[in-house]
Amino acid sequence: KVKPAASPAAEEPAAIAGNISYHAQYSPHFSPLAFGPEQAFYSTAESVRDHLVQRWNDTYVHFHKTDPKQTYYLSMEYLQGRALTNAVGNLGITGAYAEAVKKFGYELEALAGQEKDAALGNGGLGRLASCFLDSMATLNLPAWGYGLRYRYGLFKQRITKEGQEEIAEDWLEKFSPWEIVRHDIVYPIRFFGHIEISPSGSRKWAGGEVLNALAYDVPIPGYKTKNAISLRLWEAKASAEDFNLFQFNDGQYESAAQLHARAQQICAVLYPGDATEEGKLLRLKQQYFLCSASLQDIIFRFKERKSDRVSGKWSEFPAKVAVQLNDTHPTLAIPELMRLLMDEEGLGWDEAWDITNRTIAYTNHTVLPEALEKWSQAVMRKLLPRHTEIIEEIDKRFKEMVISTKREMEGKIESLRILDNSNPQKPVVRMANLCVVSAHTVNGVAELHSNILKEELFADYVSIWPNKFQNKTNGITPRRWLRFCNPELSEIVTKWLKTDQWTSNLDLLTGLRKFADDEKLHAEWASAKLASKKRLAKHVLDVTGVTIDPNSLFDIQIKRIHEYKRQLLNILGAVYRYKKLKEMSAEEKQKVTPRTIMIGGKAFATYTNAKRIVKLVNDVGAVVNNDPDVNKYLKVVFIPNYNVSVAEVLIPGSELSQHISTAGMEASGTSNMKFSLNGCVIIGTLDGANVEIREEVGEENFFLFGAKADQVAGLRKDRENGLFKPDPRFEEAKQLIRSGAFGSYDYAPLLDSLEGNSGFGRGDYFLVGYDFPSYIDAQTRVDEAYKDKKRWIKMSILNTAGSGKFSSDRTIAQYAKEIWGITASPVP
Ligand code: 26R
Repeated sequence: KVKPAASPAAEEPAAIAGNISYHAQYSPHFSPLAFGPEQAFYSTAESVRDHLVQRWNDTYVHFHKTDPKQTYYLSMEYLQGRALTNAVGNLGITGAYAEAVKKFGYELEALAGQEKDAALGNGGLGRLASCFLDSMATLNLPAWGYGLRYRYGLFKQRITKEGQEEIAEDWLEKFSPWEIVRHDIVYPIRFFGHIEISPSGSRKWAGGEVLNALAYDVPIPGYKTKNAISLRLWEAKASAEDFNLFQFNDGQYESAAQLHARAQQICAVLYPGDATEEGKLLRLKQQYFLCSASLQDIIFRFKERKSDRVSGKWSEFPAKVAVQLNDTHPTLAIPELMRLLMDEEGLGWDEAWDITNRTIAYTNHTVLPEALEKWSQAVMRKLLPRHTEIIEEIDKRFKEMVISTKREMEGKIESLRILDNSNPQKPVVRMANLCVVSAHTVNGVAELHSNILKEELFADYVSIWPNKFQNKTNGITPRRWLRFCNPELSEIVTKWLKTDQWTSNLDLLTGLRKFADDEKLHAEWASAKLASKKRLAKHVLDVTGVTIDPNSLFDIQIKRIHEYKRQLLNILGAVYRYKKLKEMSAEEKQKVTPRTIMIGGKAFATYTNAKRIVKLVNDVGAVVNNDPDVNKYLKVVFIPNYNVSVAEVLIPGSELSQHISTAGMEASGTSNMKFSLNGCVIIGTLDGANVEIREEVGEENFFLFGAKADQVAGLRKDRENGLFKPDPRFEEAKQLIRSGAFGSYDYAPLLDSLEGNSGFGRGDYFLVGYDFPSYIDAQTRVDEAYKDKKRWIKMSILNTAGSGKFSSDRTIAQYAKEIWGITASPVP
């Protein structure tokens, strides 16, 4: 045992400054002559890390001693963003650090701006995982996250004349001050190979190639607690023995290090292209790598906490371990747990299956058919022969169970099965089906979405397992998404509620309702919003060169670019608005509500229509913003490189935000919650969590339009039958684009996707044309409402006041109680 060292973590500004100097000198990454903003950031971060490491160690020891049931969240994505402001904020040492860095002539905010975003995710699902970690730590829950340590996370987006360009971003180029490399935590991960059968008939996977998974821990501090949990990210490594010295000395440098190169590929990029067979194989390797390393680690910890578990006591496993699958991407955790229990620990099928089932739960995040993962059985058999065999056995037993106990379901069996052999050329494994069959609980992420799962996607399973399905409406962490990103508004909220307890008990925000008409609050609210709008305007000027007017209505849509999210509806609305402005007299224009429409988001590199939409927004902006007839009343700006840090600037400064997906297609949405929390009014469809937000904030404080989810199928049918009559305003907007008013780029293929069923497109599958008139009408109601400043500010206050439900603390408390069966375990 090592004698514990005195804690270096300092609380007073002078001591903190000393600690920062210490790190600059004794954990240097730079010349001792330099202490610019970058060096100051790293030294400050390392100083903050001392606090984190202490809590993180204490928490590990505490969980080890008390041995509570623990949850492991498996996710291929985490969108952590920056960590400095969040860390000092959660630890309650922001003021002390701000003062300390002043002694070196720096503002803490400016240093925080030096940090690169950790963008190990694409969008909603990844950011949700990060919000969940914050809440798990804050609620003192024994829970960890597992993920992959991608070298190139989400690409950087640059806008050129051609549209979006993707640039690899190396967030680890310098290094991350937040991770702790764990050379003591290494597991072997096998790929390919074959199955060996022993004389007794037991089966074991052998041969192939073996890489190592090395752990990197990112401590996650909770808000106002001593607990700090781990986000454990795996990196792939080959061992020294895999380096062929003989070949190397023979001049064959590449083949000498072949396995090392292959190891590097595994964690090189998030979502490598999967158009090729190689790409598919690599993605499957990534998924298996995460699952195998995490499960070996979970089993190691299960044994570590009580020595008698080394020799059995497996029945205790589900009482000590909960595993949550963040969508189907980590589904291989199911056959991997079965394999480890049977082939490595010697359990029989029934016992292993019972343990697996009671341990694993699955969250679905999308009903889009193209996002439901299906893996080729051939690829899977090649890479994971033993797992494929186990999946086949699960499929077989499921089929037998249905036939023997649910006779009436027999006709449905082929669609319920895990294996889909309907195309003999290409049999596949349906990962969602494997999850539903194997997990004890399946949940959707908003009421509407969970109902769609129960009534449509998984309806037939509901008759087999009526109690397996739940809803867990998503949430967001109020720390990052109000307290730290919007300090002006936070102070006002604290002042009027006479407490800052709302930060960890967001329901307290309803206390603002009784001041919704208070003129003093209105004045403060408006001035906070204006300050945020100015900050936003500065960001826009910095990254686009476009000047926008903070007195105009700031209207924002930021999210991944996808046809179902209907950025195209937004930009067609903007084009229509532009056309009407052009037709107005100078007098008429006086009455117009000036607007700045901002659209930001990344398009997947191979998603052609999404990239066309990005180009269109930019082209429309170039014309509108430079047209002196209208640009006092309308600006259209594409915000490049949308990410977590950009969101932290944009959301506080927004007044109207668009959540306008085709009803039934957006599982939840989470930025809608962030906007509403920051006093931004939503224009939206009855989709995902919009439904619940509208309920909470009041329908008079939400601009609703569009078809309802249960109408969508019928409307598509009508359209096929030639029953759709487009609104003339819709035709006008499309026509203006086709006429070349926004440049010579060929937008015909994009616009054609909105037309009939034959020849091209999908016959406006996303119902842009059907919803266009009600969208324009809702926008007219927005313009009217904004003219009445009092009414608008009241709507804004009531949005914040109604956002309590959407704290991820509420979401995680429900998962803990209703799915995981875990309870708080605060470090004393
Ligand atoms: C592997 C590939 C097919 C793939 C498909 C889909 C990879 C990633 C995704 C991302 C999906 C699952 C996603 O991000 N879904 C979003 O999850 C959010 C959190 O629950 C929801 O708010 C949001 O509505 C949903 O689109």
